[in-house]
Amino acid sequence: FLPKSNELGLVAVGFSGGQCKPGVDAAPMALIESGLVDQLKDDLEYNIHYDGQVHAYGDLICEDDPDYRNMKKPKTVSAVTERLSSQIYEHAKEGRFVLTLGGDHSIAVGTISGTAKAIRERLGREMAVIWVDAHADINTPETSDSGNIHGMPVAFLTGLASDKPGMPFGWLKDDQKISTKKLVYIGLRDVDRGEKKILRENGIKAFSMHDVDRYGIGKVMDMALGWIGRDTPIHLSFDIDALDPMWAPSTGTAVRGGLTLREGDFIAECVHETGSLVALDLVEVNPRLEQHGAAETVRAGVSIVRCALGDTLL
Ligand code: HAR
Ligand code: MN
Ligand code: MN
Ligand code: MN
Repeated sequence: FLPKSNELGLVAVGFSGGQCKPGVDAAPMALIESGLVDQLKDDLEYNIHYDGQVHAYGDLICEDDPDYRNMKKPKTVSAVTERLSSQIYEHAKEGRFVLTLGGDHSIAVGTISGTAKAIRERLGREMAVIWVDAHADINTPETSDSGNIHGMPVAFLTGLASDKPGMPFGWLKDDQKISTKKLVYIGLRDVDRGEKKILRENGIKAFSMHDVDRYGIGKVMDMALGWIGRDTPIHLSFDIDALDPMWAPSTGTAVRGGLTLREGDFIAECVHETGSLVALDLVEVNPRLEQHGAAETVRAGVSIVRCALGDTLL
């Protein structure tokens, strides 16, 4: 149902305001410098639409940005994600695959809202989201202990959290949101108590590391894709901390007991094979957080992106 296309829109988002550790803004440049874009062009034959810049959104960074509803930097994160949403939408409405290099995971408010709206308009379809992460990122401002917005994007995208127009994230309209029924998690292992309640009460499909251990990643992917159903457009939001710190140490909130690099690549390969993938986010790579350089984590990120975009072992 999706015409095969090699047109790819790339958005580099050097934004770290959804959490407190600087450095995650340096990830897009690190990924690009390690050859990611050249590989997508030369090996995988994508025609890349890229404005050639890592967006820092300096004009949107608010000096006077006090906590609101327990959120840190609410005005800044809201304004940046609103701008990003229209950047993503402009690519997706042309039928391009949209690749976003983050940045912390708060930027998913922008990426997913942008593709969800474009897919509704172009295909008349509701999009599914596969969220690969150690964390559920579904805190509402009220359930969050940290106040960091990168722990909240899914709550705003599903409408479980919202605000009035003019207030932070009040810009999100219904046609930019996704259904909790079309959301699937893989890799969870550090979920807050309030988040567990939200997942349970809304019947949200989630495969934790326990499920990966019990069934193996092959069966987990069959179940995850089965839940979404065939011919449903998919946005894959991949937080590098889903991988075990052995493979991806350079990330802000590393949690032991995660996916192997091969399991991460396998997830990306399976989602590519559906032919229904319309967008990919790669987030939370923080090149500053590893004394011996972040080469391993950057390499893992490049590998995930390549697999999601159709690279095969044979
Ligand atoms: N659940 C915690 C919070 O709300 C930690 C969230 C960490 N999030 C990310 N993205 N690194 O997944 O603050
Ligand atoms: Mn995340
Ligand atoms: Mn995470
Ligand atoms: Mn925790």
